[in-house]
Amino acid sequence: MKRLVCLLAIGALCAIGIGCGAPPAQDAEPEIGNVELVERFHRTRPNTVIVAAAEGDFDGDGTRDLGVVYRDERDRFRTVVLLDRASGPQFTNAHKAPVERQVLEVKDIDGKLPYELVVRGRKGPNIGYAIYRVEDGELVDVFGSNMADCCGN
Ligand SMILES: [Ca+2]
Repeated sequence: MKRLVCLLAIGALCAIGIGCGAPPAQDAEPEIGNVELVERFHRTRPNTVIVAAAEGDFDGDGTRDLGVVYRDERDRFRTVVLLDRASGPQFTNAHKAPVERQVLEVKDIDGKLPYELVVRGRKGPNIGYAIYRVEDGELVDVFGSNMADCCGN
């Protein structure tokens, strides 16, 4: 009888939303400052989930852009930069991204602007990373290490 009361109590707590209502962590998107860029991205590419993001000026125009790794509806992971342009949001081409533990960083690799985007992550035991730079609106692969083994299809 005590067990039944206990289960009922837990059920009641769940029903009013205490302790059981947390959304699944894998679908929670990271906190991102530039909401307009993210909203435009999701309108353009529905059914995608941003799994990692880093804000920085990647095209050197003084506005804060957003480097993201996203998962699409076919479970593919991609890196893209969302550019905050005067004419409106603009997206670069995408590159294959690591499938687990993705981390994005804004770095000044070469000592001059704009900043580079560093992506690292893994697939099982395989760790890879890459450095990208935005050149004329294109996301250019500057350097990569072991990306073939840590990226999906
Ligand atoms: Ca910018």
